[in-house]
Amino acid sequence: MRHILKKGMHMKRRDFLRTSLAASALLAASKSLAGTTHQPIDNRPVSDMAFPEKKPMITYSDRPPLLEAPRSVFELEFTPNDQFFVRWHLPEIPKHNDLDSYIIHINGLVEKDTKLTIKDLKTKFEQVEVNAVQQCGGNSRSAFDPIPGGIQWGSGAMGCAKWKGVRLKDVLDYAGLKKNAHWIEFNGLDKAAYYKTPNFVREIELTELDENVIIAYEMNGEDLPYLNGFPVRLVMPGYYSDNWVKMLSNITVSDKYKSLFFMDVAYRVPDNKCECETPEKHAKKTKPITHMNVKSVIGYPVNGQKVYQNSHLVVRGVAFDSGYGIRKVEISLDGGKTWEKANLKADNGRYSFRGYYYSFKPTQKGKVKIMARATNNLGETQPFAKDIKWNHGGYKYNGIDEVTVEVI
Ligand SMILES: Nc1nc2c(c(=O)[nH]1)N[C@H]1C(S)=C(S)[C@@H](COP(=O)(O)O)O[C@H]1N2
Ligand SMILES: [Mo]
Repeated sequence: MRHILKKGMHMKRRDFLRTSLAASALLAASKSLAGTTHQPIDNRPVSDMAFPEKKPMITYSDRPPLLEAPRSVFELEFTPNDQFFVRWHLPEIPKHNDLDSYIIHINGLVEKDTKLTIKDLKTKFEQVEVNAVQQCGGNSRSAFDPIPGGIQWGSGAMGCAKWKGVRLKDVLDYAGLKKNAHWIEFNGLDKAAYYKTPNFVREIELTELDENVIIAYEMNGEDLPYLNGFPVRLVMPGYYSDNWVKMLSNITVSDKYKSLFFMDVAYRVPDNKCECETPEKHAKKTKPITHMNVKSVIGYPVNGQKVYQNSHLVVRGVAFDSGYGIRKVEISLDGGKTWEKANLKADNGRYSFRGYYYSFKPTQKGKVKIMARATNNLGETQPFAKDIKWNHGGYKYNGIDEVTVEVI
């Protein structure tokens, strides 16, 4: 049974199972193998209406735009710009950005207060490219049980692109960091509608900054789509995308951490080993979500797809982590009892999606569940959905993915 968490609701399904007798716990284990595990909600239709630069997407809101990619885009290792997911927190997004007059302002603890145009970026600095996965920390949130508040994403709040731009490091060096520089704050042009709503501003520590962090003006060989932050955004490979500030307009260097809603409250998980808590008792200490855990998503086939008996079925999908790289992806056709290795496609870089495929012939008619599990080079792997640890923000879900097809 699925339910949205309400205040005062005391027992969630897993707690109930945990406290029941050993016999029913055993039953629960076999049940979850047979297919009652929680999975991200996957059967929502794409909208009939599309934003001009996007194909029809799973649409949660049009103001601010909240658009999810359908599962089928994860057949590909690079996500097309017109199907790349969209997430904004605030509804007042400029209706027009002029490429010639657009300015990024760098100030605070720098030698010279600096204003850069897009042309400055493209001519004064070395141009670099990085293939990187961009994933919202709340991706697959709808798989948690009970469902936490927030956008009920399926697995499509992620994508992978070839990003081109300049190193943030080079831009900061150009402005000249002062000795006590420690925190860098990023702001974009979007604004809240209500004056008391906090602005979407993010901060990172100078120590988190390496040469892969870029200010990007190109995505998959084109200008950034407007909805993905035209003309420039921050790209922080390996990190969840809450730091990837879009329509980047201000970079402010400081010696102190500034208390901000989108740093102190949102995009955080419990600061304990399991990064977990219960609906009844939230963790007191929390930490930012930062690096992505290992995950994979099946792009083909999709749930409910009909396939012919004895036909040649090629399962395809993508796997990724925070940059250690994918060691293997395995497929199970018996509910997770036995696993077989899928073939990995070309390595497009440590921060990129790693494509995989696995062929088999479904010999019996009826429903077949296909499960996929990725393991990274550290040996970290995806847990069964039933073993996923809960947090009230619904962040960092990485349960083993599954689709069920019908063999006819
Ligand atoms: N200016 C601005 N940048 C932002 C956000 C935002 O609300 N405003 N949201 C962040 C979050 S939480 C996510 S998941 C990504 C989404 O990027 P996308 O819309 O290109 O997919 O942008 C990040 N950058
Ligand atoms: Mo996000």
